[in-house]
Amino acid sequence: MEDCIFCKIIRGEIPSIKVYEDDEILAFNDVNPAAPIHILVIPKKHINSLADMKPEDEKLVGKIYGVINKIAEDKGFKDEGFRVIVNCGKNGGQEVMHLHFHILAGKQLGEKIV
Ligand code: DGP
Repeated sequence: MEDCIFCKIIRGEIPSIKVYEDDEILAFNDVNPAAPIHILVIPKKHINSLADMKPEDEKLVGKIYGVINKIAEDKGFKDEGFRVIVNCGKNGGQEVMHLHFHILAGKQLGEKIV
């Protein structure tokens, strides 16, 4: 997607601090961290939101959860715990329309909604 911020990050047109990368998935630090550790994990394939996921994307999304665990292990916050958030659509507060998984860690997180 030409104008998508996260597609630009994938193409290297916008700089980012990369945490993990393979042929299908990229993870990088959020530019506006809401916790001491705030990482975004995205599929390289452009999918607008969780609601736009197709059945053929299910394997990829499952792999993303595996990558999240790997990052938690590698960065040393797996045992302390962390939170994964996916904002979806207008009511979900999604601002960047490229499916992404927030990993928040490094402190006791507040504002628990569920
Ligand atoms: P959401 O509200 O769920 O759509 O979250 C979008 C997140 O993307 C938000 O926490 C800030 C982050 N973000 C937006 N633009 C950039 C950028 O250019 N670089 C990085 N690293 N993060 C960005």
